[in-house]
Amino acid sequence: MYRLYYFPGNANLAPHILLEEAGAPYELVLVDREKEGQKDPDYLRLNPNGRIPTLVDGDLVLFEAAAICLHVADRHPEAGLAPAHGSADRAHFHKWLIYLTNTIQPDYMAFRYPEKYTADPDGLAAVRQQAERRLATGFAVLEGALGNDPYLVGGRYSACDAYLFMLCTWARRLANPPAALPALRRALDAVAVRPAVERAFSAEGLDPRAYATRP
Ligand SMILES: N[C@@H](CCC(=O)N[C@@H](CS)C(=O)NCC(=O)O)C(=O)O
Repeated sequence: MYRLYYFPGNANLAPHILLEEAGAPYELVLVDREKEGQKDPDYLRLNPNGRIPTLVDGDLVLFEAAAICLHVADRHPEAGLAPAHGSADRAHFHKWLIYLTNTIQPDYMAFRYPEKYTADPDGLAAVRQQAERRLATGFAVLEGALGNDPYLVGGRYSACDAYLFMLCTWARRLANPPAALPALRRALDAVAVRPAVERAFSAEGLDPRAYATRP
């Protein structure tokens, strides 16, 4: 039985979707961010970064959402959440998952929490603006990569699509949200209707189609 430490709508969303896709037995453990639960000493013993999510799988404790996604995909090969190891598709799968977690996600963090990126109160707007520009560039790259295909890798759904979906649910406040781009919108629409996605969002009290509207 896995344990996924989560807070509704946080970086646990992609791992949560994948646990549902895999039909794996798991338990959700709420880390109450409103009470700074992610800085609680008991939680810090699992995740010294004080960030969400964390996955516990027996003796294995994992932080970093993308690492958790890879672990779930590898533990449940029958769910087809990642291409075969050593294949060209697997290489592209790694490329996109790392792009999402290493390029798009930090830019989004700078947009959402500019105070963590400058100590200058007068610099906050500039940090947000630059982050928004970088996000627009990043989403344009993803838009081009998708083309007419709703999935990022090898013409079939994978953990990358769940990760992209999670990031796009955070992007509603952007001036140019990814859902406004046609290929990304097609991709989001394809993922939103997956029963596993509906179940994960419903368990977190969220609407999987929220990306389609402005906050
Ligand atoms: N790179 C980490 C980032 C995790 C992260 O920043 N989580 C946010 C929620 S989406 C968080 O816990 N923020 C609380 C904090 O920084 O105190 C991952 O992907 O797991």
